Amino acid sequence: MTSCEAMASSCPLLLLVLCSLTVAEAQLKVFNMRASNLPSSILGTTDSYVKGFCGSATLGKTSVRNNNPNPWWEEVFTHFKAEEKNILRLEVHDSDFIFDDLLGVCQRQIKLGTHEHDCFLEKGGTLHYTYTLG
Ligand SMILES: [Ca+2]
Repeated sequence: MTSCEAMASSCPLLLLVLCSLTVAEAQLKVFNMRASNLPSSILGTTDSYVKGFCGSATLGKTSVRNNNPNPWWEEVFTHFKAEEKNILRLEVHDSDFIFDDLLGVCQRQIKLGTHEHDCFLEKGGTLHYTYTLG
């Protein structure tokens, strides 16, 4: 065997090793988003929506649910390049005429599988959501 043949035959093995070292990208889906007992202000009941982020990526924004302390959102946030241990960040905002008010932030490191969470919001109320990574 020449040295050239020896190198060629070891190449597939090298590629295999390199491939197993890279982090696997997975699909993230956030769904079943709903909130309960959102606070009301002097301006009235909350008009809330959710903004989602995963790592440095923006996942999107739901529609605004007007005058509802117990809203739910049918939107699904999808991210095709998520990785295990990325930080999933969900922000609940109250839509107002001038400034939107941040009601609370939910952050967690994502894991493979389907997980359901309740997250207490800083200004009152709870955000419920489910995510699937895989
Ligand atoms: Ca409002």
